[in-house]
Amino acid sequence: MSEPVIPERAIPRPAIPPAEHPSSTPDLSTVGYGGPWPALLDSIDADGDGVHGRVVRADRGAATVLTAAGHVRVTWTPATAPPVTGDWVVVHPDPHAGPDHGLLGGVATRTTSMTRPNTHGQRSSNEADQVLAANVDIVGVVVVASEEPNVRRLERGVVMAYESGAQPLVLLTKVDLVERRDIAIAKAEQAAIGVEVTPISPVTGEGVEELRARLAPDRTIVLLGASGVGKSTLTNALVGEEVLVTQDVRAVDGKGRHTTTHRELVALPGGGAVLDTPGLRTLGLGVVEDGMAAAFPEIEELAGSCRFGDCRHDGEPGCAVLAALDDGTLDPDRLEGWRRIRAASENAALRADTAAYRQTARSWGRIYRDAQSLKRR
Ligand SMILES: Nc1nc2c(ncn2[C@@H]2O[C@H](COP(=O)(O)OP(=O)(O)OP(=O)(O)O)[C@@H](O)[C@H]2O)c(=O)[nH]1
Ligand SMILES: [Mg+2]
Ligand SMILES: [Zn+2]
Repeated sequence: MSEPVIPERAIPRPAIPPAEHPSSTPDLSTVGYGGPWPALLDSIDADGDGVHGRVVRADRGAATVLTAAGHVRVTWTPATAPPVTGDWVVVHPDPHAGPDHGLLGGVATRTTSMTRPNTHGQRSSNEADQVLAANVDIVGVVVVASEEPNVRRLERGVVMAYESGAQPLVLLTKVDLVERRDIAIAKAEQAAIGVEVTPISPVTGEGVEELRARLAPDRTIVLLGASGVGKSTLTNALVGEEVLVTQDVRAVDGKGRHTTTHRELVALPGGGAVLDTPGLRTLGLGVVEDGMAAAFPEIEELAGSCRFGDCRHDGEPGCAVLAALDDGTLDPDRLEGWRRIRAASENAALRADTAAYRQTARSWGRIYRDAQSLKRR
């Protein structure tokens, strides 16, 4: 099922470039500094001359880090694992560059990490999952309010959110455009059992103040959703200023134009932060563990009563899930969604296994060749 084509209403937007947000005296506590971070960062700062900061933007080979002294452009050596948006880091002065440049001194262990499987071709598919965002408190699963929502996409978003370790929140955007908002909300709640569903619209302002209050004084939300659902528009509304470029109204044809091209953490004036992301065409799932049980709590509960502990609910005797399906207490579409995610996860596990096997085979090949060349000497 594709997202319905919805006409856009004009939102005034001044022409400003994507922001390297200038902030005179940044207060790191509003973007989550505090709690365990100061001590943790001190512990990874070997020389003790580093400053602490949070990555607001990560590019290939360099990142923009918000420190108490402002934004610093940070680089690292090729051997270092690159930081991602949302990471807490130690920054050392760069002796060869100005004060607004630094060297990465260390990345703190992440409390939560939002990942997607690395799908850059088969050969490298044994690489670890790609981390999209680190240390976020809430994953905003952003979908356009619709009487016929893309249930499968919503389910995947919720699983991804739980899997990251953060708390999911379904944001139903453009609620000003939907005719039967009651149906839209009910359908979304059905697809995201146990998750709070919030209708929102930067056009009318509905839900914006509530979300802002929820993020203050120091929580971080990442916005996850297809292109054109209104993630950047919502970020701007939360900031109260047009800091991010949003999709041109005329350009919208329902296909999505991928206006945002990089992930960016934006600090909110009243405290809290939003991590805006480019629209993901598909929500690719890797190997899913706890996320599935959390996203399908009713199936998880039923599974506890199946005769076999490893019941796959595919026809085994004494299956409580299939019994609930028969007596109508379990929605068949929920089981369908659950099965699809299980299949995706099992596929991912298989791919990882195959890649690991190939990697091992390659290593053995190398060892064999090395041994041969030693013999020839
Ligand atoms: N009517 C209405 N239009 C909205 C709302 N939110 C966003 N829009 C419009 O939807 C279009 C897409 O918004 P963006 O914020 O650029 O979407 P996005 O999710 O950031 O898209 P990508 O950056 O491509 O991932 C813009 O033309 C917005 O003006 C809303 O609540 N109501
Ligand atoms: Mg955007
Ligand atoms: Zn069962």
